[in-house]
Amino acid sequence: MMEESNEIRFAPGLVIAELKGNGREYMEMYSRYSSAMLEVETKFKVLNIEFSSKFDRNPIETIKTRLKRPASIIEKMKRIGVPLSVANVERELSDVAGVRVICSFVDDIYKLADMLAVQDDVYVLRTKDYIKHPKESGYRSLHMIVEVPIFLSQEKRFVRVEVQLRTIAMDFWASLEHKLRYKKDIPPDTAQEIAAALRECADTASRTDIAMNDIRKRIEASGFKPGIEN
Ligand code: 0O2
Repeated sequence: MMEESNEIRFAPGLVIAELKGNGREYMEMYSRYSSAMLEVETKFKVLNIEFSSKFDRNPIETIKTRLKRPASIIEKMKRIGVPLSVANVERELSDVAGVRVICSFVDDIYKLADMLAVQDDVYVLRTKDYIKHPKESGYRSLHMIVEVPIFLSQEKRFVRVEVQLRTIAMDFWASLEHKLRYKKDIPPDTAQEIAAALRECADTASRTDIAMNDIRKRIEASGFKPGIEN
């Protein structure tokens, strides 16, 4: 998902050119998604600070944000067979604004997800736990579709944001797998072997995540508090 993040910063004039129709309407739509994304990113930054004081360590390694490119929006609307319009994009798509939170340990993912979910201005619309139930590819992450209010000069709007929480190991695997997935012209037999090898890598990374999580718990149980790094 976030591969788009480095390419696209909120740049209304630039991105709107690809979307047909009322340019201003799309510009306002992107501006709403941009604000909601910032809102959710800030919430995680605040949680990171609070978590640090409660548990004496930073649970978040990195936060990445991205807005879905117009070309990807157009492609997805075509794929699901819905005519392109601002109202339809806002109704049908949940991943125009994306926030990816890279955590140190698996436990932190669930703690942060719970800490976000209990906030009274955050509505969790959907959660998909690809950590407890990895995808066929081996992909692991916790996905949440949340809705947050944004306050504009004239109105209050609820805007959806896709949140992906994962560990460093899960992110490492997903980034490389995403790059490899676009290699074309691989014969079917080889492709199957590669898919199996990628699943094996994902399982190895997951075992390491679990082992690191256990080591952290053992250290904490021994009374030693790992220092805050940042
Ligand atoms: P992009 O271009 O990366 O943003 P949908 O999102 O509607 O297509 P669904 O089932 O709701 O379908 O989405 P899902 O599978 O819960 O989450 C989709 C996103 O999760 C993907 O975005 C990826 O970012 C990530 N993801 C899911 N499966 C894999 C996988 O096997 N490998 C990797 N590297 N990432 C995965 P998209 O849809 O690719 O769009």
